[in-house]
Amino acid sequence: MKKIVLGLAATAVFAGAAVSAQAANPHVTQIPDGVIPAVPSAEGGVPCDLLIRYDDGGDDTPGSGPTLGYYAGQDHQFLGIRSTAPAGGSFLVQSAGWFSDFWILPGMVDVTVTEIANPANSATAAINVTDGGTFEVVFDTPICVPGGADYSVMLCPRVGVYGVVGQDFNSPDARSYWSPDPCDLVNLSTSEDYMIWSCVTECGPTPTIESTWGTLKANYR
Ligand SMILES: [Ca+2]
Repeated sequence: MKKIVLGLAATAVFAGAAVSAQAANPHVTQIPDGVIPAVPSAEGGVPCDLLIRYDDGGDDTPGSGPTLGYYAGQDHQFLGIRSTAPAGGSFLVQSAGWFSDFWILPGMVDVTVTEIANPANSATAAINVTDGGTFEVVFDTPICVPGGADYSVMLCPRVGVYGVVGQDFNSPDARSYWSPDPCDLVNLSTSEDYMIWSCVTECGPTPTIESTWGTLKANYR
């Protein structure tokens, strides 16, 4: 297994050089030999009153995907989406998730949601990722955003952590972004939707169950 990872890292160095010459496309990673891609799961295990996602739930590229995380030395790429809360009222971003068909280097991924017009309104939850699959987090202190407001959902692997995110090429919504740095909405992808999502519920008086959300995390294949 270690040999596979090292061989892939060498490949990534050359791919990274090609990308920097073009600077117009996200870095992409191919699945290591012998690894079987994960299949997206239909049902989540975290609170989800209203699912907001722009992909169709299927990965159109099993075995390759836009790189997420640290793929060669200090070369890294982060992925995220721009989501819009429903109109009217205000909405709590209660959970967020994504699908990876395969993962290269295990470790912690920070998932950050931020109201774009008010960046101080932000929340982060971390999850340990060791393999491909569907991953979801809930937030200890979830943010409340105005109805109709845009907020980002960013996946920010910590140093040395590396995988991919699923891609959907049907009817792209121009909401998926990649960034060499920082972990923010930088470069818009117009050809695909990344398989990244979030769930919202109406903001209201603090419910008693909210105190238990911080400990709830889930990952499943
Ligand atoms: Ca893929």
